[in-house]
Amino acid sequence: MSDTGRDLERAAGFLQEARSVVVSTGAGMSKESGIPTFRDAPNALWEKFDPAKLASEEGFLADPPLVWQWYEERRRMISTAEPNPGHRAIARLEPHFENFTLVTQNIDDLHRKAGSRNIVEMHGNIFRYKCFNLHHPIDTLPQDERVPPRCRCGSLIRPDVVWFGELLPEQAVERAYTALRKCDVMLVVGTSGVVYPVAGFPEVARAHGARIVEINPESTAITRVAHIFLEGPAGGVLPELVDAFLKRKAA
Ligand code: BV8
Repeated sequence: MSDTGRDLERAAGFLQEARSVVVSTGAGMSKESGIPTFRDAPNALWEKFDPAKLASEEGFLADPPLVWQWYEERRRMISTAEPNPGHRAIARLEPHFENFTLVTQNIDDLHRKAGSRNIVEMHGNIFRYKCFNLHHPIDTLPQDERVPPRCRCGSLIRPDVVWFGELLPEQAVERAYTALRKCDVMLVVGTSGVVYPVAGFPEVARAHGARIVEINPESTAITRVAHIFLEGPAGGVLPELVDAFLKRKAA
């Protein structure tokens, strides 16, 4: 058996012994659904814009129409994307554990579309909006030809995503740390491990005794923390890993 095959079997063994599992995903998870990652070589989405600048309060206040249009463009592109076999493999895994928590940095809603249930959106959701000044929830965008549209309180409306320099939703952070502290296995999929505090999650889980499995076509800042590094795309490796785990369970 190849090294990769052996590592895959070892990772399936970790899952077989586990009662609590955390899966953490980044932009690479949605790459095979046609959504460019933040790091990909310049592409239509990012070459014009510096996400760290636009995805911030300062960036929005400096040019609200530009940032609003940038999100509208991304929202339109994401709304045509479908979950890939990697998303579906994670959804297949979930019912087999007493505790299963999916922690995602992605704002594309594809895990929910794939059928995952216990999802913690660390950076919000591009299909949700909120009022900039008072965080009034905005269920449907008002008929308003102004760009960005305004909340009934007169404030600008913004996407309900977490920008650089903003705190993550308290409830999401609490749910994530509770799961990290008690998980036996953590799968870390499709993230470069650069953006904090989520980038620090694998170390938290490992410090509490979890075994860490990373899935990525290339090594990252997370790889040094992983017990097993499964090299390859999420859409290829995750279905194989879940099949190997289910085969063990059935044996
Ligand atoms: C905060 C939503 C308190 C918006 C995003 C500690 C140290 C240093 C800096 C900080 C720190 N604490 C806080 C900071 C500041 C900052 C930060 O971490 N900056 C980085 C750049 C150093 N963090 C914050 O501001 C956070 N807030 O902590 O508040 C605070 C504030 C200020 C100062 C101190 C404390 C808020 C961060 C949230 C930002 N919002 N998204 C939007 O999307 O528009 S971040 C956004 O970029 C994503 O959500 C994601 O988090 C990140 C991109 O990372 P990845 O998902 O990993 O994607 P990436 O493209 O990088 O990598 C893709 C990977 O996929 C690669 O590894 C590739 O190999 C792999 N891949 C490719 N193909 C595939 C694949 N994998 C699998 N299958 C494939 N087919």
